[in-house]
Amino acid sequence: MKTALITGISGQDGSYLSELLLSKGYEVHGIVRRHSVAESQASRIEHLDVTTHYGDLLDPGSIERVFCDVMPDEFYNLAAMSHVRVSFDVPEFTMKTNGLAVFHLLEMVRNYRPLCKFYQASSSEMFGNSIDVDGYQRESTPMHPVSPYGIAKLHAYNLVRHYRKAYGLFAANGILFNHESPRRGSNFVTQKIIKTAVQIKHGLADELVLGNIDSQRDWGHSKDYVRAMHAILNHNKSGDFVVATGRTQSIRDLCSIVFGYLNMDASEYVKHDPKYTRPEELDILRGDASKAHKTLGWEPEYSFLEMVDEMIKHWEKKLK
Ligand code: NAP
Ligand code: F7E
Repeated sequence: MKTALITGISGQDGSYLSELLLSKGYEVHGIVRRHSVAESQASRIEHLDVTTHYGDLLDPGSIERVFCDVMPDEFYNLAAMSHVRVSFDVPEFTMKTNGLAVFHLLEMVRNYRPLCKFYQASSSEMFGNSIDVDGYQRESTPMHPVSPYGIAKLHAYNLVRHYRKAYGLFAANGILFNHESPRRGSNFVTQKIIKTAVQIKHGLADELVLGNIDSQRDWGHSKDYVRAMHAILNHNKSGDFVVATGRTQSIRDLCSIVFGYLNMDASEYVKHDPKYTRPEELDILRGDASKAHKTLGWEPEYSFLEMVDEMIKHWEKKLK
């Protein structure tokens, strides 16, 4: 039986990854932070047979104790301050959590268990507004991030590549494009639009207030993307992989689709507030996952509309 340790196990991806690893017979351990509302602590994972340990990426000793106790075969670093807009408000916290902390994790692997495979949750946000002439971002596309979040993730990405080359660690970067699900935090744009549209439909809200609706994103489903994380760590060679659908839509398009699904007209309800815009915006993301297709045999199973349908049904049920 393999043992996996997951930081960020209480998050969207941590919960789906735990389900996947348990279904494959892994013993799964995860690191959680203490929440003042105890019910929030493990709301996404309370149905799962996983072992949780208190720790915080900003307290390297806490992670080291858990790591040495668990001695995992696979170590997935999913913990992060994951909200791009908020990273402009708490840039130093973001740099420490998403960047510097990864250095401590890699040192831990190198010092205590160099054969442990390490997965880093890297992000398409690292590309910033850099895009190849054919309109896609891929592993070779230059990275020029436009947010504290993206800058910190790029720091971690480079650390992973360095530890792989310098010390021969099996350290891999999944460069994941946006991925969503019913478990997505409700302040990310897909979940915010879907939740509010369902509330409007049922008379529980009057309007949907958004920032920049002209940016475009390549949205996949978290369940598909955690399969890619596992495939990346179980390939015979460590590397860096773009994980994306290759299709892109604007936030404006998403509003039309969601409101249309609920037989409403988005233009009647969508309002603008600059407080939801960012000091610097990433305009378009569209990933070329050819390397993951060819090398890992990874393919997404959910279509965009199937994902939207699942998320709308989730909120219909919840709000009832
Ligand atoms: P998420 O739902 O926000 O989960 C983030 C997790 O990190 C939560 O469990 C959170 O714990 C934990 N965490 C935050 N700061 C921590 C700290 N200092 N110490 C320990 N744990 C900490 O994010 P997600 O969507 O699952 O994303 C997983 C990872 O993939 C993140 O690293 C994210 O940046 C990256 N990523 C996500 C996407 C995407 O579209 N979802 C795309 C590319 C990359 P609490 O519950 O206590 O806050
Ligand atoms: O924004 C625009 C916003 O916050 C998407 C994270 O998982 O994916 C995610 O980052 C777009 C942006 O995701 C609102 O300006 C308009 O252009 O859902 P989001 P994100 O910033 O792309 C990457 C790959 C990650 O790695 C991150 O961890 O939507 N937008 N109005 C809005 N966004 C939000 N959140 N709220 C609005 O009201």
